[in-house]
Amino acid sequence: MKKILFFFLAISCCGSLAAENGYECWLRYTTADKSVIKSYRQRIQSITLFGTSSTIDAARFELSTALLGLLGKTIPGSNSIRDGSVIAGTTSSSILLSKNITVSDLSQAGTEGFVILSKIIDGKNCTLIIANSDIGVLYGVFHFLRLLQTAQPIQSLHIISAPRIKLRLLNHWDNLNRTVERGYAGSSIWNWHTLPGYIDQRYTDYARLNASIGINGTVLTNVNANATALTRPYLEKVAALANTFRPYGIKVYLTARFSAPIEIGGLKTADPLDPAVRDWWKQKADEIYSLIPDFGGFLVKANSEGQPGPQNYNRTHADGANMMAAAVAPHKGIIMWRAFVYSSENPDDRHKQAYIDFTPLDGKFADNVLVQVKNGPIDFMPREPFHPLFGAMPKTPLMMEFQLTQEYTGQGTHLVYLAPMFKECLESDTYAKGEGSTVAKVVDGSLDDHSLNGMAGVSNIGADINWCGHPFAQANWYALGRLSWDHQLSADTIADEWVRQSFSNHIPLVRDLKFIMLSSREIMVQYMNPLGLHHIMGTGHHYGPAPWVNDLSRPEWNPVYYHRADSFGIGFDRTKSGSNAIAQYKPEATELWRDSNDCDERYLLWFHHVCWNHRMRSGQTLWTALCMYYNMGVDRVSVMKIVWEKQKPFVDAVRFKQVSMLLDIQYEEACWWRDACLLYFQTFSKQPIKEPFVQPTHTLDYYKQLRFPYAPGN
Ligand code: GCV
Repeated sequence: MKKILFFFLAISCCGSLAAENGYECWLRYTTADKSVIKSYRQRIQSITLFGTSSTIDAARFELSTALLGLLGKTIPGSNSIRDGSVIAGTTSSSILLSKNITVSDLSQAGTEGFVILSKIIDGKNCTLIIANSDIGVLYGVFHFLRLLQTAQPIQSLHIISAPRIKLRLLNHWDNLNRTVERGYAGSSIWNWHTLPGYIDQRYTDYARLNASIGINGTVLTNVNANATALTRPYLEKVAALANTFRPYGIKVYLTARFSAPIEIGGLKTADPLDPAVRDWWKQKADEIYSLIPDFGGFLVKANSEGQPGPQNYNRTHADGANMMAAAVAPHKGIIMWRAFVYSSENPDDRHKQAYIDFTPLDGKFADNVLVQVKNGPIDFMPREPFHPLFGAMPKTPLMMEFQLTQEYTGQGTHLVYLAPMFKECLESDTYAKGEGSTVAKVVDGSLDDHSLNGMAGVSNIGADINWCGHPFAQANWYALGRLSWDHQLSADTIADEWVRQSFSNHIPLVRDLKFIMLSSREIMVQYMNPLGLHHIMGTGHHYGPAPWVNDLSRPEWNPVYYHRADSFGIGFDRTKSGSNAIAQYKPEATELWRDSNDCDERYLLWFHHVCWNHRMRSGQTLWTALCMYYNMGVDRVSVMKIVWEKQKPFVDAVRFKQVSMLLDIQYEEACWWRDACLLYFQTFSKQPIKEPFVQPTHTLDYYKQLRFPYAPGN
């Protein structure tokens, strides 16, 4: 009886628990929360949208579809003001709106922002959504819908919101054959073969989802680029996507293969100073802009991991970037030039190489070039210190590159909410201009006054029905959008919004899912890469642990290069006595890392090679601490599982089962990481894995012989 009562209570507090496939992501528009629906119905009785553009049409569609779902009835359009009017538009499209907003509010909204106001007009309670541009109106509508979906009060609104960052981009690592490099959610959503004739509904829904979180650009193709994407037939396909995305304020960008003038242009060289090469890029840009007048520009990976680049011709990265910049500049295009470079010929610590290559070029890039920098100096590891380039190139806009796809953070099977990691980096202090010179201020341009600025996330989207594979991976896409709009939002706030919209407003569920999400990144660090370990994953596919690998052609591709375990101890000495990578940071920024006896232990083995009996703050030896963290990570995954199981009454059966199965896999894989790593490191420490820590199930040889020939994303 008790059980039945509980079931009914659960249903009544959560609304419909119909099976969900996750396709709608955070735009589900299910019935509004019981606590607010009555007041919403009073406050929302008619909608008026001023304007005639396709963007305003998109806003109208979104508002009417969403309100039907949330309020359970069609909300009529209306030309007159009444109690409960929701009125949206630009000030230039409506005198009513321009009369009811202050100049100051409007100027704070800027070109893409919006103002949402509760106003009494002619004695009637109205809600106004006002912007300076149509895209601002659409963003305002999405924000209003977010308030409704998250059960916020809407009686007395005075919201002014404008993006802190100008370019808010997804970077797809999608190949033309529809494979996705480091993709764990199926094949690419771009069906190049059927484009441009066939416009999949997914393309529109992709644009809606992105616009709802403020993303305003997408790089469609892999940075390991294929010049074919720049040929006429493909440009026509790209134009069809651009047309679909345009109403949603999303520009398209392409990756440019540096050797394209040779591969598809028939030239003998791609030397950036060669007039014929320069002319080829100019003509290519003209051709692109004739098809796509608002084309965003190019993202370029050059002289990195086998990609061609200007250094093939003894030119600098600036020479290469500026040549392309000159080609797109007449069309207001931009170049995003990646700083992810390291060379097999350079024996120096990989951590240092991008800084060494790029800092001398500060001030040498054209005005329409941004240098795109990964959050950390190695490669999207579970935990890295911030990249030393941040704060070191004041004359150059540095764009942030985060990775949403979980290449090194659990791939398709681990629940890891990455916003805490993104925030950790953004809030790091570079001390470039004294205390408070955070990475966020470098990236949003405020530290060095760059009006061109940007943040990108390597996409985790694929053709899986729920877009991202793991139901919780959607939260990382969501977080990128929200943080690039406002990097001051906390990881907690973003998780709160996402859970409420993606699951429900049921308070215990919101609390528990946030608990899982907010602890998940640290848990993953503990069972994979505790204490500053990094790059100890499997070769090629990067799946699972393989700290023993020592036979790859390039030294810096081998895990042993990074952990340096030996009979004395473990860790990479990056202080003065070692590679001295630490000197690439301002001294104040390194205070917490410099001394191995006083180092922030989260970075201990990143910066120091310490002995196995090194005393930790807790008084434990390093070896015991390593055993403890690996075990703690695994134990905490089992807590995640328990907390998830409690949600069964509050989550639809399909997603509940999906996440349960994935958590089981995550647990197994966490055990695998723990056992394989501890067994391997034990061969150096020569110390036992003592009680209460778990004894590994298999031998080290067992873990070493595991093979995954078809692991995804490789
Ligand atoms: C697109 C890492 C990944 C590569 C990726 C590269 C990059 O090395 O493993 O797949 O290539 O980063 O960011 O360019």
